[in-house]
Amino acid sequence: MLDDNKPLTNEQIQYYRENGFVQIDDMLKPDELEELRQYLDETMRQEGGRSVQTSQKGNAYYKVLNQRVNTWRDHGGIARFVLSRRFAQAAKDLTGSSGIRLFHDHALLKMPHDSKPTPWHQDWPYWPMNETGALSIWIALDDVDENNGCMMFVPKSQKIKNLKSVDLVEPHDIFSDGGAARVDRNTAVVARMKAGSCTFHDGLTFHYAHANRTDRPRRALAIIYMPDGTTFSGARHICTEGLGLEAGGRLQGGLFPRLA
Ligand SMILES: O=C(O)CCC(=O)C(=O)O
Repeated sequence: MLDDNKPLTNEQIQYYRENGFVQIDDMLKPDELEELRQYLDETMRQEGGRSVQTSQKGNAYYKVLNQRVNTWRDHGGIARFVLSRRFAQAAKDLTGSSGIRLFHDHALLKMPHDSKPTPWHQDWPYWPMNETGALSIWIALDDVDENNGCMMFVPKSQKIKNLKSVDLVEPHDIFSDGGAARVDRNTAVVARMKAGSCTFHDGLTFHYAHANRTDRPRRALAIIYMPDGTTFSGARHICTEGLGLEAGGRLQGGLFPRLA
């Protein structure tokens, strides 16, 4: 279980490389989906531990995302998914990297009632990495569409570098950033999915998620992978704080294990 690969087609790999994202249906089997839902619900109910809850009920960030980072460090069941070969091998095949390491996971719940969209942004500017190439898998644990927080991606926007990071609570419009003049939001692709399906997106791809207008949480698990050899930029990040890493050194070791 989870050690078997999900073979990707050449078309899917080419699509990812050209457009900076791809949707892969049925990444999880029905019994795996049930298991992961249970583990995610357990971990979100748990207090303390080694994961980091980055938003608190009632605050502005929580209306965008109820987020917990590094759930794998608290829950052995989630760790089996986060460290699994199936997802990491797919990330390796899509990027064509010689190896793939874990950067971190995060549970991403979009809560009902007064929910806000996740504004258009790129992920890479938040990450303390010198090189590009890191990517996320975003696994839907509920069916998603525009009513409950499905994502959208702008094809080919992964070619745009050196933009400012977007504050998810008080966002600026990334499309009005001078460097993004060539990116057309009207070409965005909506990623409606069944639970158990996933998308992969490059850290530079512009993406957005709708607000959740239903009365149930929208649950997703995202895992960030980086090509083996990615080095630490020295920028502040909760996953590298206190580790004594030297800028320029490789992000590796037990907290950033090689998975494929
Ligand atoms: O789940 C969301 O609403 C946004 C997710 C996201 O931005 C990401 O996984 O990079």
